[in-house]
Amino acid sequence: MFKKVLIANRGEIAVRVIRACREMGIRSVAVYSDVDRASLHVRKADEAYHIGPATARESYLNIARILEAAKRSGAEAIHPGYGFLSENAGFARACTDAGIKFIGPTGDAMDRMGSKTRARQAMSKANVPFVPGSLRGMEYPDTEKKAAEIGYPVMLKAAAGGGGKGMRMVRSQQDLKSAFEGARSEAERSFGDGEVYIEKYIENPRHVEMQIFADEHGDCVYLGERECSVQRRHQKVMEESPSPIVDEEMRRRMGEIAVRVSKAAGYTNAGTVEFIVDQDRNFYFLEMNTRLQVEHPVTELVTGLDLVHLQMQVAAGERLPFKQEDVRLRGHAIECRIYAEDPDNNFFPSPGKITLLLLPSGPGIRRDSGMYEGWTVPLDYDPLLAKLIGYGSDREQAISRLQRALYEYFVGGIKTNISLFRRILRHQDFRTGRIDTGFLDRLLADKNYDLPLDETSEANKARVAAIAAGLFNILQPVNGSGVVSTNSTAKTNATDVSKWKQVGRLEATRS
Ligand code: MV4
Repeated sequence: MFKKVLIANRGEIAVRVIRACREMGIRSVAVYSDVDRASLHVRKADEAYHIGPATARESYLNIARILEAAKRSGAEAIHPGYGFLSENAGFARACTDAGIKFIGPTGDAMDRMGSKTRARQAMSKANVPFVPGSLRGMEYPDTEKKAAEIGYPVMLKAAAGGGGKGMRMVRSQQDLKSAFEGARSEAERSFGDGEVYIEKYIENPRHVEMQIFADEHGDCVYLGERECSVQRRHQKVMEESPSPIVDEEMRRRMGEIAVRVSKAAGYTNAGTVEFIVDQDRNFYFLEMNTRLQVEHPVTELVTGLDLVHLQMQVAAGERLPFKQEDVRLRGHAIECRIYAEDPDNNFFPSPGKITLLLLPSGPGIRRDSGMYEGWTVPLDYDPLLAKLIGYGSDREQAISRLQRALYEYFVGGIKTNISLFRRILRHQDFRTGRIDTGFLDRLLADKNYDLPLDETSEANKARVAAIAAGLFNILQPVNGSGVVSTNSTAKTNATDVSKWKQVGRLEATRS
């Protein structure tokens, strides 16, 4: 096993990997930019190296500086986390060329999955179901014919795309030409590659992905699915495992297909195969993510596996320590992504100093976090602060534990989206598992879309204030007025106690 590993990342995922290193007796090396000198990952690692200014391009994306830190520290391997250089084939190769093990797939495997059209050709060969449409990039005149053949509505997508960039939905032929040109120029601008292909449009889809793990000896297993349909602008907000719509039979089919995808790509280490699921529960391959994902903890909680430990073992050349038939899913886990953003102001980023931090814990709660009280959230990076995960023997218990923990959570000094999760979790459609990729937009668009008991709506703020005033009147002992504590055994000064409570209540209403 490696003796020393460098983590080419920051925030909660760097802390997550450092924890695995500590448990495995591996020394951990952090890297940091100017604005991350005091960040949690720097404090928790065994060593830390400064790699440049705040701008990611000059620090966390700076291959030369990261390799230099690896060499200086004597690290034998690099864990890239997610984002930044994690899916950069050039970086994976540069590590290999420098004699440092990249903890992830090879650069070649990343390239095979990087182009959507190339991936579709490979999937066609491997007998993997994908969304009906073209296997190759299209020129405009052929696109008209192809669209008529597959039937409207259709979707135009950038071959180099992801995250919805260069994507256009088209309802009829009269809109096709301008949509095609729009998709092409957006793809050209965003990726320097204007290749566009066409697919049948799937209405109200769900996003379900399968975790796979492949070792370097040809074995690959699937570790269950994650439902990621609660999202906003192609940014996932909540994920859970298992998916409310996947049963054992569907899981086996999807898992076996995901293993076929992995084998077709010559894939090694942790990977995720994304599927789009239609209203009749047909599923189609969408793309493969060649990294450990943000939402990996929900899979860890239902499988009992530690995916980062496994990544280290597989990267060190060990065989997967179990077989497919040993994998058992138990219980249910749901993750909330806690962002430094204001849900009442169009999710505007909210960097700044964390002045007070009250942390949830207790039964069935896991918290992966990169923040601490007194730390200043920089505005230079993705605003993900932490992940709060609730788990239990079934979905209902996971929800009630998570909801309880969300009410325990308090982050002072900055705005977070914690209150949004409290709303989502009490929504009837969420509770019954009726979530598609439009769920969150519908909840946000319609003030009356969820149950009326909502402390964020204006009407209820007034109601809550009225109730608070009433309670205040009853509970507040007034000197000499005859109103006294109802607790006759109380030895403490009732006025003092209520002052503490007042402060506490004030804090609690400032979510
Ligand atoms: C689609 C689709 C409907 N039909 N493709 C969005 C991001 C990209 N990875 C694929 N996406 C979609 N592709 C066809 N043929 C709907 C989406 C989509 C979506 C997919 C997964 C998760 C969230 C989504 C939100 C909106 C649209």
